[in-house]
Amino acid sequence: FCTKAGKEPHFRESIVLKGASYPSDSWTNIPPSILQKVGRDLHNRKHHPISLIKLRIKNFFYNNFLRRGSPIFSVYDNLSPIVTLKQNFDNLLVPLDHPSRAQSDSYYFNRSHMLRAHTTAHQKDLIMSGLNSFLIVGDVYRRDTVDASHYPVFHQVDGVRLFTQEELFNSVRDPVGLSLFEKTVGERLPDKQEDHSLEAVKLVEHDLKSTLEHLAHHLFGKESEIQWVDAYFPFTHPSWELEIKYQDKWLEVLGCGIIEQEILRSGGVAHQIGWAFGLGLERLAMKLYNIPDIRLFWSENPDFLSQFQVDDPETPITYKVTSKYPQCICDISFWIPDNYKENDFYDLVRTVGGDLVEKVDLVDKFFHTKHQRQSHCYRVIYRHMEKTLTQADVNVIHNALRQEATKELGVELR
Ligand code: FA5
Ligand code: MG
Repeated sequence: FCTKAGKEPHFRESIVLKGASYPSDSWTNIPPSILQKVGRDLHNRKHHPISLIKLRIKNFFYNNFLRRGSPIFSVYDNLSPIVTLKQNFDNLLVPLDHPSRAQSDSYYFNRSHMLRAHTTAHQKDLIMSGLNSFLIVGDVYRRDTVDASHYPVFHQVDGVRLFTQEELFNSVRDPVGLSLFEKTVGERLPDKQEDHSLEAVKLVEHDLKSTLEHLAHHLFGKESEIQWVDAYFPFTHPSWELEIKYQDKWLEVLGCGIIEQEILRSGGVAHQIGWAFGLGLERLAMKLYNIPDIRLFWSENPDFLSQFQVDDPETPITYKVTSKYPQCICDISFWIPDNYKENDFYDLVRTVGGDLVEKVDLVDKFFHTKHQRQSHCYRVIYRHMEKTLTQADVNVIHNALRQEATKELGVELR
């Protein structure tokens, strides 16, 4: 990234990345710590847990979906994470007032370009290029809370499968009279869109759910407990989430549904119907390999990486924690300004503290009625993954955080 002399990185004139320059404007909010992650491509790095689990998913689709001996799914794992707002939102019918569009939730180069917040950003382009069945794998970026299962950069796999009338009904004994669409457009119901026929939707739903249940059993074994939960996405209806039992709790691992027909219509395939899903690779890998903390995926420590040196991705691996060093806990309290967003603070903690920060919790909120001001107290847990941090080390970082919070966010320390 480039900085104009004497200016804070925050106010840099433009961001230069992958050979292109993105002029800054009032939307720019990508810190250098995030830009440094672009191009790390953990999903394409040999012997990394994220690429191993990607290969297992890819193999599942290659081996189980064949037409005349060839796989029907093609895989795109090299698309640039720099996308337009149109790709990330408009193409997927995300309304203008949807929370994911807020500056506090996504990373923007400027008002036209951003780091993709989901791999679904490429769905419509690939459909328009004529593909029927495909997977998209890539790094995605979100401003979010800080803890063991959330990180501002993670990896997703999206899947899409479209069916023609013949393909969908070819397993039905007597398909005469069955159609993908209603003869007269009806109303949207909880279990179907206005133009779809109920029989088509039920078959697509069955194909989607059984595909993903098989995938979950392929990854975690037949005994693993799973459950379906109703969900909402602007680009599918109906929609569901799949949860997997992990350490006695239900963990959401993917979202999916029947693609909004409006996307297929404007994408040039009005005569087809289809399903789509998007899953998080870190969450699956944490469960599969028993990895306790999402920061470990970014580690260059040989104690971590050496445990994944297998050529066959189906090799069972259970990560062994080599050592766990003690935590240092520091609190910070301040009066917040009017336009304050919690995610701004979480992002700042990652920028200043990097991977030394394990967790940030909002532990106390307090409203001063006389001064009409709101105060927040956060508890920041610091822990190095490879050595013991001293209180003196932590004080340096925590003091820097106090200063930056004042300067960047306009808070008043208490
Ligand atoms: C989506 O991103 C949708 N694009 C998924 C989708 C695609 C739905 C196609 C329908 C059709 P969601 O925000 O729930 O949905 O994220 C999908 C998955 O990514 C989650 O289930 C979870 O496994 C993972 N995930 C989400 N946020 C994080 C995070 N901060 N850190 C790690 N994994 C995350
Ligand atoms: Mg979700």
